[in-house]
Amino acid sequence: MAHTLLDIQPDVAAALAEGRPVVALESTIISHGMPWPRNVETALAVEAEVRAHGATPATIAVIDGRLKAGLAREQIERLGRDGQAVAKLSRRDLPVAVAGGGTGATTVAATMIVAALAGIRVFATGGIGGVHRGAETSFDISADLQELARTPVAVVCAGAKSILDLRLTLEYLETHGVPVIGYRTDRLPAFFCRDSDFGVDVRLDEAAAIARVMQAKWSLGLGGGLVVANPVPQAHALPRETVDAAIDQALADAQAQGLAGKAVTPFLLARVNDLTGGDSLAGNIELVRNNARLAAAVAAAYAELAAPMASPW
Ligand code: PSU
Ligand code: MN
Repeated sequence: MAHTLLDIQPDVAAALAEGRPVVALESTIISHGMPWPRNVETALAVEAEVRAHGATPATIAVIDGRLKAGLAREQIERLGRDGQAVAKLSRRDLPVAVAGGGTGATTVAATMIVAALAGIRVFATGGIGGVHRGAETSFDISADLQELARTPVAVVCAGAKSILDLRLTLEYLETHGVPVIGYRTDRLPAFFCRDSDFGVDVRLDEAAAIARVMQAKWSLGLGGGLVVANPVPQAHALPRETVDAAIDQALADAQAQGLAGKAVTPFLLARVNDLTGGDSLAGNIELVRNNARLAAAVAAAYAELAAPMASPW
């Protein structure tokens, strides 16, 4: 039974009712993670990628105060075209947006919340938020990490950008019992780069093995989410020096402007995009598509496990 504040698109609702695979997709990546018009093209291409791999996409946002699991094309276009002017909604912003009839793009945290309300267990994105560099004085830790600790959704991503302190991000996830699974890798990927110098908890090479870990976690009553870290395809990885230089510059610029709170991440994302130009955008698009493919496979494997036993008669 769907929540009264939530609209589930008919094709998504049908897939869920029939136990077919569904993949949630976020919208902050559209409004705040990529420039227009490539953001809209990418959002639509990612939905197509999920469909081509046998699952139903459900892009998530808040439109006129309604939680949406599945967006119309015009809604995706609006979120992309209005870009940074669109409200960025994380956990704390959802009640205000809903009560006020507002519209906004959902972060990883808010997308997990809406996905869980809709009964969707797998979510594909680019990179998760995490513990920011300098968090020991700024206290800037993304609400995405708290959400991973509490909300039962597997988040397929390319790790996290090294605008963050990846070591502290991993420590936080460990403390909060969030498994970090490397898909066909022993290393935590760092978004544009396939390696971050940090290891993952476990390497799994097949979608079915990931689905079994999800099932085991939730059957044990452990709740909470999982990170499935899928490295950017080799052909689209960027040289680490290029990325590091852009990130250092972006961080210095953010500090010079005295940014704080929810403005920090969108600023850093936009600045890194500007400084690295077309190469990084191409890599960004490819890694999201790659995550959509893996998420579709994980959702299919999980749907098979979660399905009632076939009758022998
Ligand atoms: N990192 C990226 N791309 C993104 C984001 C993070 O490489 O688009 C977005 C996601 O929506 C993520 C949010 O949930 O930024 C985190 O924001 P904050 O750090 O303010 O929690
Ligand atoms: Mn923050």
